[in-house]
Amino acid sequence: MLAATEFNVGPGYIIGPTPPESEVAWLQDFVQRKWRNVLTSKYPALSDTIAGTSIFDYHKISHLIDHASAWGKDARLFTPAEVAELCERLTIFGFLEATFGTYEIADIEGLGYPEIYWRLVRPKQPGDVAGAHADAWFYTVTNHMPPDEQQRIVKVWFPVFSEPGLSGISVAVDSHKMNLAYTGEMRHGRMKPLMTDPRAPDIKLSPLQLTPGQCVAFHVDLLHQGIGHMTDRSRVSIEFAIRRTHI
Ligand SMILES: O=C(O)CCC(=O)C(=O)O
Ligand SMILES: [Fe+2]
Repeated sequence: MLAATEFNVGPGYIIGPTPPESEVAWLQDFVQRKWRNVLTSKYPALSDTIAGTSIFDYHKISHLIDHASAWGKDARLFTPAEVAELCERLTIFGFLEATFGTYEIADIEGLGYPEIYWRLVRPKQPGDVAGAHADAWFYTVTNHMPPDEQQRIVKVWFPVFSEPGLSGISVAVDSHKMNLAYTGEMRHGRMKPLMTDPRAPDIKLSPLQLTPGQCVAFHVDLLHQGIGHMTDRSRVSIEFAIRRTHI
């Protein structure tokens, strides 16, 4: 097990194993079905188009959809039953326990159950990815989480459909040790963080070469950013945070 102190002195993230192919196939089908169900319920007139489109081709039909309003966080959250199914099927959770000891999946927004959600990023749409940030900034300005509780949290991200190194996530190695400056501002009706650190232009963000189902677990103070990719496939990924029992 990796003690919190060891995690703090390391690069700020750890990459999980590649899951078996059968698990990846199940995961991709599970998320694609969820995407189809949510989108069809919002756009019943498009049901045939949606049924005939792969999730990674979403950008080819997204002109028919009001993307921003269709894909608020509510639409991207898994239900308690879906969370239970993910926990049962994915080997990621065993890797996390072996690495971080016992934990619970955090309920950051106070939903009353473990919070796991997914994200859909179209190619050639830089607005689909957020600016570089550390999740601790959100926990502080958006969620008002006390600092001692933040120390127990580790963020977990993994691709479901992505092209390794071309789409996905990039991280600034060791940036969790930099005490980066940020402020809070109102965006989309909620307080959100914004990096103000003068060192920002010199900080290198390196794309991670993760394959579908392979996770990165990262420090809450690590600077990272979704890749605004230029390929021809929409990217789909899953995120959640764990709260460690022992640190
Ligand atoms: O997937 C993305 O584009 C951003 C992910 C992120 O910021 C996170 O998982 O904390
Ligand atoms: Fe983040």
